[in-house]
Amino acid sequence: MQIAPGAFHFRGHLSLDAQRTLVAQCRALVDGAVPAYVPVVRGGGKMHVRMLCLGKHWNGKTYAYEPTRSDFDDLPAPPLPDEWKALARDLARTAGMTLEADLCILNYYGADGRMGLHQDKDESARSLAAGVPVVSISLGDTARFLFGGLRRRDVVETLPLESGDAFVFGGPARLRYHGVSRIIPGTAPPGLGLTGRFNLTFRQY
Ligand SMILES: O=C(O)CCC(=O)C(=O)O
Repeated sequence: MQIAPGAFHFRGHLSLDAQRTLVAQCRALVDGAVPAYVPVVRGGGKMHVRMLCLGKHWNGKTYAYEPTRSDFDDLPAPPLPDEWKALARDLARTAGMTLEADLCILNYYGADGRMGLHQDKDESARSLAAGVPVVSISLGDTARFLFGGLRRRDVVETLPLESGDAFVFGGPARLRYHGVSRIIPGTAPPGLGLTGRFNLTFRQY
C-alpha cells in the first residue's frame, strides 16, 4: 500500500517460511567470521543496534561507505548474497521502482533497540538524485517506525513494522527522515523463534 508519494508499506509480504530462512541467514551472518558490532558514531555515542554491513561497510565515524571496517576491526564487509539482491529488486519493482542493491545494512534490535530520526543520504549523489529506493525488510518483534518529512522538524508519522513487512521509500520520499522509537518485545510470530528484531535495508550506492 502506498502511504505517501514514493513510500510503500507492504504488510505481511513474506511468508513465515521465507522469514525463517532469512532469520537463519541473518543469525549466521551476525555471529559469523565478520560479526555484527555496536557502532560508535561521530559524536562518540553508541548506537542501540548491532550492525553488520554487507557489500559495503558504512563507517559510523565518517558516515561514508568503504570496503573494510576501518572504524572497528579492519575486516572486509561480507558479500551481499545474490538471493537477497533479487528479493530487494523484486520488492522495488512491486513499488514501481528500480533497485540494483550493492549493499545491505543488517541491524539487530534487542528489547531496548532503537534508532534516532535520520536521513539515509550517504549513498552516491547519483543514486540519491535518481531517487533509487531503499528497501527495508522487518523480521521478529514489531518496531514502532517513525516516518517524517524532508526536514527534521516536519510532522512524524508512526507506523508498526511487523515481521514479514517490507517498506520501500524512493523517488520523492528517498530523503525523508525516519527512525525506530522502540521495539515491542514478545510480538514476533511464535513460530519464528526470534527474540528481538532484524531489519535489512538494501541500498544502491
Ligand atoms: O529498522 C528500521 O526499520 C529502520 C532502519 C534504518 O532506518 C536504517 O537502517 O537506516
